[in-house]
Amino acid sequence: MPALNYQTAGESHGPALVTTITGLPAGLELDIPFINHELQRRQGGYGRGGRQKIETDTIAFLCGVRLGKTIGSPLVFQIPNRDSRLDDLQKTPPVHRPRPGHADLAGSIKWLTTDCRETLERASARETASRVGAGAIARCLLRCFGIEIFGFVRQIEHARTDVEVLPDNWRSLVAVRDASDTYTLDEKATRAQREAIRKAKEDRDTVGGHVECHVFGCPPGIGSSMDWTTKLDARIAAAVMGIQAFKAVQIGAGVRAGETRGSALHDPISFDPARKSEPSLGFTRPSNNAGGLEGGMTNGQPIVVTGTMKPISTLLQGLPSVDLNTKQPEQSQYERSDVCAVSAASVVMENVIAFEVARCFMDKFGGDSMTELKANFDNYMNMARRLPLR
Ligand code: EPS
Repeated sequence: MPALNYQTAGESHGPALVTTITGLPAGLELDIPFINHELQRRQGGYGRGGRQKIETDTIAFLCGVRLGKTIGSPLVFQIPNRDSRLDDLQKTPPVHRPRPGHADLAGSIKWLTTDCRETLERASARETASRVGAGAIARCLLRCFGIEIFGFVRQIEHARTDVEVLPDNWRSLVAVRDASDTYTLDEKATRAQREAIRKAKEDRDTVGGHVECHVFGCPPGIGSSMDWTTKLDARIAAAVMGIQAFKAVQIGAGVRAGETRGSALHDPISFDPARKSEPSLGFTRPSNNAGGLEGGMTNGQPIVVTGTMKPISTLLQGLPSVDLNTKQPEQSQYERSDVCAVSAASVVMENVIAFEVARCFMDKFGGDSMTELKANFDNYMNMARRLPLR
């Protein structure tokens, strides 16, 4: 079990979402405006439903923090649910007609009931607010070492941006993404994505899409090839797949790797002494089909991850289903929902990836305090730059 860990708890309409993080070093300064900004970004994006007008997600620390810094004990934070009504049977009535694509059917059988209510409350993507909070805290740590993350919407249904994201242009793209209400990278794609969502809403339907995330500034050697549970690519894939409604994860070239010859796929290695002070230690690659990960370890190039979110399974028009009590055919039940949450999912993906990078970072460099962690990091970087060691 890695030293840095987190656990989230909370139902969609319970009183609050509660998260516990263990293994953070003491002395980490928490950028609370940044964390709350990430929580707010997760609440946004064109196509969200009525719930987000009710909630104003902000982080409240319950333990593990003193004067804005971690103290090394388990850190617990909560995000209150304003729309808390789990014990009100009028407002959260039983659900007997499961939605195809949702956890409803499998979950109600798993817990031996014909009421899907508790399953949908447990399975809700409301919980992703917790994961954004935990990931944003992890980013406060990673930023101390020059590691930064940029996520955005690549495509919604068929509406796609082809803007390329590179180490030298991503900072300027942050403002472009933040000006787009679908969190994409150009105005034409924003308009097309809005139109896809608007049309789906008009048709009482939903749409999904692809989100992309780039991690810049990782030195080689984070993660491990020793065991599958410590491979950073495996951890990232599990974290991304664990986001509600995700159906695929790709790293670098992803599925295209299976259709390309080795000579065309693998990124040639060269060395530029002038770039020795960079996180890559001077090793350069003309392409990044590996997506920054080889053998489960960072290789000094940006980590590139694509995730695919299916259309939300709550459709205003309903879908063919059965009543679990009568087993008779019925349309699935409608619950207030979003038409598209791909933009929000891009924020979730950024932050769950951040946590996994931070987890492997702590596994490699360790330390009880930020002072110790920084010394360990500097020592490794110095030795790696001086290779071959004599
Ligand atoms: C969700 C259904 C909707 C979403 C919710 C996830 O909630 P409600 O039923 O309260 O309208 O808005 O997402 C959030 C609340 C959130 O904060 O992301 C579901 O069924 O998963």
